[in-house]
Amino acid sequence: MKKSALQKARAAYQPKLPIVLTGPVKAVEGKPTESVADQAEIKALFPNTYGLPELKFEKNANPTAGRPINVGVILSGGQAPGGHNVISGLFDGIKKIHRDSRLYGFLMGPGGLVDHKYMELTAPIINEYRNTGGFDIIGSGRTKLETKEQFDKGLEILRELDIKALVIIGGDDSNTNAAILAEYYKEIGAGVQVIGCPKTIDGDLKNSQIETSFGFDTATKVYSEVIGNIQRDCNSAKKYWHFIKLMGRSASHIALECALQTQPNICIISEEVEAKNLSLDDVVANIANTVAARAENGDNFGIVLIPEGLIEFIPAIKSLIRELNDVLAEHPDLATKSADEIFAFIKANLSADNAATLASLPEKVARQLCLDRDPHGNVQVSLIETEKLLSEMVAKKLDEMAKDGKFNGKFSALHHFFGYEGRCADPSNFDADYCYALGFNATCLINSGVTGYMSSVRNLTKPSVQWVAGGIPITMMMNMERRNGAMKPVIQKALVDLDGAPFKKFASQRDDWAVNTCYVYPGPIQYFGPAEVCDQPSLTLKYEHQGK
Ligand code: FBP
Repeated sequence: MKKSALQKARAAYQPKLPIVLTGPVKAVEGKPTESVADQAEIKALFPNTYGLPELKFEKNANPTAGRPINVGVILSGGQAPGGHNVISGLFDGIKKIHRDSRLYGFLMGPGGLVDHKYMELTAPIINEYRNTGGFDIIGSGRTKLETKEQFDKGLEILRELDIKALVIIGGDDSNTNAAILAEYYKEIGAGVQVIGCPKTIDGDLKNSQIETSFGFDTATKVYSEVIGNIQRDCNSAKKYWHFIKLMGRSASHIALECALQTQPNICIISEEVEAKNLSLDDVVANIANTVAARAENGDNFGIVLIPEGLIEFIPAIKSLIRELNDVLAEHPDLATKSADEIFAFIKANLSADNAATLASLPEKVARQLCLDRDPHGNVQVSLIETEKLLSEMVAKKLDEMAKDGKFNGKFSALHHFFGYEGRCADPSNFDADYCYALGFNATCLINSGVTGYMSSVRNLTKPSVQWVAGGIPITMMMNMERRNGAMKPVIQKALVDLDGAPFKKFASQRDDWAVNTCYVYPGPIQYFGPAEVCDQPSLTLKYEHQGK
């Protein structure tokens, strides 16, 4: 395979491990844990893996000789920079336990386990992928692992390959399924440990134990580079308003981080829209007022950042989606009908308020809300063109304002969506180190004999050698939520905390950014050079840690 000069140089990068993981470790147990909410229900659903203690690794002065172990690995869900380094860390970790250990990758996501599609990951393969972006080493997929039949089918191949531990690299839904799988294998005495790793560019798999999910750092740096470039173009030509939608299915962490890095004129935070009970018209009016205020200064240009999940956080639309989910769950037979039939059925079966909200949306958006779902039942927000929806509505609003003498400028909009551009970027030094440590640490959890844990590496704003390694019981992160019409145990998603330091920092400066032009141009990720240029964590992490 032909390689670029950067690829060749980057292949030689040696990720920095936390100092504690550079030698033999022992797991030190903390106190037994409780789930974050709904303790009685979660305990009843996870009798074998509930209440386990947090684990922290410390140096072990008296290590025992390791035995060969076969481990399986799955990449689940959306790509995130650094997945290959989790797998390299895992590979190096099991080889350190014993050189005859083997690593098997299940192909194209959890479906590979069920369908028995796998490959052995050997040193030459792993070496091709060190420090590279993408999930192409084994591929990824969104098959939901949830039924006993799937678990049993998976166990057949795990037994055949003598795999004693399975590492699932995924977001909140995939790690929820990892916990359910761990519980089931423990209950039936399958002898297979299940360990999760926190992945998602969305940054919403985090809590008091997991400081960040991997991939967020690199993806937001890539988007911020491009936003900065657009800002400079915008400030040079001074004639366009750029409406930029940013990935992040639900939470607005990506938009917030990019705003902190680039200081755009407007950044919408979905969680704030919900908290203030804003309507779509309110959001539009706020943007139009800023456009008008800038026009008064002669600035007929600007930047609007829009989180991908916005539409789901507008209270009226949220209520509509909830009812849509229930209608779809109550009528599984709809799956066999045509799109037009489903749409007509839904429209006829909604409550009056929600039907009115559906009718107020452009037909294309209304259809997307009703019809396009991923295997977890999520609305596929990345398909909804909110950036165009908003700019069209802003243009209309400005026409009205112009008639009332409240806008006397020009408004010409361009649209962008940044998501897939950042998901497979070569991991930043932060993600390269973090991911390698997560994978290596997962082998320490396996070696400790535990199951139902998530690999945890903390203290992330310090140099990587000072990071703290351990394991967090996944049940600790769970609560009960309504999914597809029924209450289910799931890992609680971390939304933007409006009382948290990153949002407060943004809120304290945004009025200035709105009217004045205060753009920052972060430039591309740097892999080589001084630590202050190459090794900085995200601003979200930095402010969260400062706030502690
Ligand atoms: P994960 O939660 O699986 O990490 O995926 C996140 C994400 O990148 C979202 O930001 C986006 O909405 C979604 O995946 C897109 O999904 P797909 O890759 O299936 O188009």
